[in-house]
Amino acid sequence: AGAASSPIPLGSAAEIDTFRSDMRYREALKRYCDVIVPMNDLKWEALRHDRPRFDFSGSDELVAFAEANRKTLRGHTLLWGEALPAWAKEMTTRAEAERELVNHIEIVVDRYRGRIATWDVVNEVIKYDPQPGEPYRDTIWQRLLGPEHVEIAFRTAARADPKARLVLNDFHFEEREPGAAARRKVALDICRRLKDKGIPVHGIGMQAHLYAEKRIDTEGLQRFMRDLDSLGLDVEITELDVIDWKMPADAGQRDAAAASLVASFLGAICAAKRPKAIVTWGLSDRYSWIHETFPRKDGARARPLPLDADYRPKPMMAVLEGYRSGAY
Ligand code: 9MR
Repeated sequence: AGAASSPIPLGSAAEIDTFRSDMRYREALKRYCDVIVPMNDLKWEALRHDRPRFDFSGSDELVAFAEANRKTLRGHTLLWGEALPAWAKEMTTRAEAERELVNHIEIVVDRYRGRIATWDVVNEVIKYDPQPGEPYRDTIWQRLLGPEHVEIAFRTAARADPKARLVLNDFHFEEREPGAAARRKVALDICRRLKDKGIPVHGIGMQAHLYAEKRIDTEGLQRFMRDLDSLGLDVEITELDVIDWKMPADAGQRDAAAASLVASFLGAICAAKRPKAIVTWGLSDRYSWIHETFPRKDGARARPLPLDADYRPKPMMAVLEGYRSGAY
């Protein structure tokens, strides 16, 4: 039986402490993933806790695992306003910020040149609710470097690994709210401006932390996909999971709702443009940032991911496997 569509590589973020302690976690990464993303170990906080010395212990371990198991890698992330060591938040001058940013990107991208295929060059640089003329989030990078922080990051990454795919990663592109439309426009504007200046950018990463109680903006997403196409940009889904804090307690009902939300989200996107990869922010409900960030009022555990807490596939996994095999 031939595939109906081109298969889409599936992947997950991998958290280092869990990776080290839970064999079932490692087995799940091997079985379900084509792509691995170090969840936290390429962030400044992990690499740069000691200012003069880079600590690659966690990222090296995850990169080695991915290579040994023939998985491709996404690098997350070279520039973010969060997960910074104290010293980076205390930088005071433009020259210092530029020197540190350029040096960091050169060293990190060069270390994994030809091995980390895709980089989230910048993460969450778009303002939560952008107004005309004010596209960028208030971060140490924006404060010290202004809008140029994005250009510096892309230009430096491209120089350090000319073959790497360079992505702008951000969230809240899919909602039926004016803020989401404004965010899509800003993402397109940023990429267009980079391209106009001859600075390479290859795609947009849509985090896709989907709220189960919200509807997807199918039309807005499809327009976004066409706009990306006309700029020659790819799309990838980079941090998919489902925030089910406002759903009824029944686990079966929540799992069905999560699967159907993911199916309608991916269906809307794929009808206009097939993503280069679909990456979830973890694999098993046993471990997720959503437990702490979006706790349920009834105390029940969140069920955000494609495997349950005992690593059994949920309906969401069937949807993802459908894209992975090319059936959808
Ligand atoms: O899941 C990540 C969590 O373990 C970290 O403590 C946190 C701060 O580094 O980042 C979480 O991942 C975030 C990602 O890097 C960017 N998009 C939002 C994710 C969830 O907060």
